[in-house]
Amino acid sequence: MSVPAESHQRAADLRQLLQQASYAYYVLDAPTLEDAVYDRLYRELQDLEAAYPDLITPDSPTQRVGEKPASQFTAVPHQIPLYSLDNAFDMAEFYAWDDRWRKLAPTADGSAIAELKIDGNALALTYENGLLVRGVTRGDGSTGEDITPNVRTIRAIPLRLHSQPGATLPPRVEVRGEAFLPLDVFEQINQTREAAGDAQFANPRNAAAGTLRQLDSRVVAQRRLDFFAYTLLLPEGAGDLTPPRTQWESLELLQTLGFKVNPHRQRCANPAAIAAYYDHWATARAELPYLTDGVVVKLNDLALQQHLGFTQKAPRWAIALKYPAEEVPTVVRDISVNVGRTGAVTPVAELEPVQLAGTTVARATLHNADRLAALDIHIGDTVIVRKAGEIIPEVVRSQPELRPPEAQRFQMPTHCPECGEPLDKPEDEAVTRCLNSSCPAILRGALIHWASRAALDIAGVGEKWVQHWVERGLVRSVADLYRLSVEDLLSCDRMGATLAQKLVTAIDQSRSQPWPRVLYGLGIRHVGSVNAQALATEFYTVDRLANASIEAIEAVYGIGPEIAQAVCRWFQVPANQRLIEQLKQAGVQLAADPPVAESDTAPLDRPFSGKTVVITGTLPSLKRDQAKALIEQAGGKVTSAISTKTSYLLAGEKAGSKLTKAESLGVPLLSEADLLAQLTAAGITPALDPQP
Ligand code: 3BD
Repeated sequence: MSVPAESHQRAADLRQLLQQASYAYYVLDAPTLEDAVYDRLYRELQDLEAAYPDLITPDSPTQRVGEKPASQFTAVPHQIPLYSLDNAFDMAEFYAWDDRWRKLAPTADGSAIAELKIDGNALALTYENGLLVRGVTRGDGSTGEDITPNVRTIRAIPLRLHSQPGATLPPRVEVRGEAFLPLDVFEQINQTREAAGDAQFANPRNAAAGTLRQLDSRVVAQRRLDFFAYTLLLPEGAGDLTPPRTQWESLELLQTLGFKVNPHRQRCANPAAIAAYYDHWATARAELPYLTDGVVVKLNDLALQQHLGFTQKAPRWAIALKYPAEEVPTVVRDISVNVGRTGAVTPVAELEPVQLAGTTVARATLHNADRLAALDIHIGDTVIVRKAGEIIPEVVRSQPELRPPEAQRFQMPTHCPECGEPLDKPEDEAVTRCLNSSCPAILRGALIHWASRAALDIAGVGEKWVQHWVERGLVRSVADLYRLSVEDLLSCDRMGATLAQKLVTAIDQSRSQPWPRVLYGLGIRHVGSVNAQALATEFYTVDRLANASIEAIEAVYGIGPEIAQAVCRWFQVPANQRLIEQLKQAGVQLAADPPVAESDTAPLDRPFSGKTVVITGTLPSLKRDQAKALIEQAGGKVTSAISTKTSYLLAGEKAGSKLTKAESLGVPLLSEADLLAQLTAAGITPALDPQP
């Protein structure tokens, strides 16, 4: 359908108006349009685009939110790695860094830029010819996950770089920065989750990370992530832009290109100025609407940066000057014990609630009996709490001078508070454990882990319902989840038909989660998502893994003896073997496709793509179904009847009438050796292990 010229023009005008208004609102924090006016113009553009889909451009304001959720994200290598930052935990460590670089560049001027260190998640954004084409998480710095649809929802990130009319933008621009959740948005998300019975996020950084990894970008769009840019890379030249010579000019250029850059950056001529900046923000940061965990100091001169270069992990020209983890006093109201999914029994301090690093803290771990004894904490004591790794609140020390006379010592229980079985504490270990595998606490932990985001990712299956189902005996193992019916769920208090249906559907859909997630979900000790991925790739069915020797498991890259032993042991436990059988019956994915060489993942590159092969006779080493599997793995199709459409006849000993027919039709012959040679050339190695 041809688009009327006036609609074309109107759409262009609307895009520009909306884009400018959005920039004014989200980046400049200076709204120019009333919400209602914005909404009306937005809907007008939507209607125009619906009538004439040709009008849709990739940078249209309507294209920030996708429609279909992704099934998973793909890992992509960073063309330019994202480095780490070395940390300095006090000014002495900062001066040591200052001395180090000055020895390498004694005559350099050494002015630096101080930036607030935003406590968020680093992202790498790629723009090609001005258009945002990719947004990738930092990952391990070399490889991240492509989360482009989610990145597009962040209003502070331009879909198209701003430029002077007529000026050519660089062919490729990479921008790095920090995505974060403002504190008020974070609070709101946690309130919603609490109301829904979902586990709350421990802090804004985790919430931002969880949001960025949401498969449904419509959910991400509602979460209002924000973004500050701090690095500009021009790997293919600067186009018509003047290339920046300093970090300061880089930041200004980022701003010109349409990014939000933190306004609190400052030029510092010497270490004293940096110390003053650091001290100022130590207190002033409490008033900011987002969390910062330190100051990043970067030498300003880009030539000096280049001269100093990088160590293995981090630039020599930058340092993160961290603020100490926040510590606050509070009172221990009680001490309880928590039984985790591994059976570990942890003493937990029940606290007078306090605000700490962005969240309200009412419980803090006391780790184990030894630690509890060493800290000498009584119920009623005043204690100091902080966040370990800024996530899990822990008690740092008590203040015995404030101990009230009625304070009480706490004894670790001898029996499991959940199932009553005797607890086990080996002399040489700090951890007390419940060894009863059907202990309800262990079961609850296993279920919550199974449903967690990195595992089977079953929305809605959280603490509240799991507790209920286990208590009621509705669920006695992870596999039981797959037997829950809507009626079963409706027998629970405060469960409505809509929610029950939603939960059953979510559980049902988790059957298609891939094998590595399932393996992680089993909760085998030491098998986190990275190890699970490595193991699942090597052992692409659960039976292969269950029957593997310790040596074979240890041979997997990244897997050490301790992990291998834990895996072997797990599969030897009869209850676990039963669980695997039940999960198989439930239709959970306990296998992946057999491995395909990386060079062959693109279908068109595979040597047998589009080819049809007929097999006849006895092959020297391959069984017929092995040959078939290999050809299919190489992209080909195996059929039984020979015709002019057949690409090859794979012929072995005693090939009969098919051979004659192939010759008469002019179908080329292929020997097993030819087949194997082609496969090897394509990187497909036949696994010729003897199969019973
Ligand atoms: C910020 C590295 C360099 C370009 C390497 C100097 C470590 C997270 O506000 N500059 C900032 C911030 C982070 C940065 C750099 N400037 N690196 C910076 C940063 N203003 N947060 N980071 N990162 C980003 C990291 N992230 C996760 C795990 C390990 N390291």
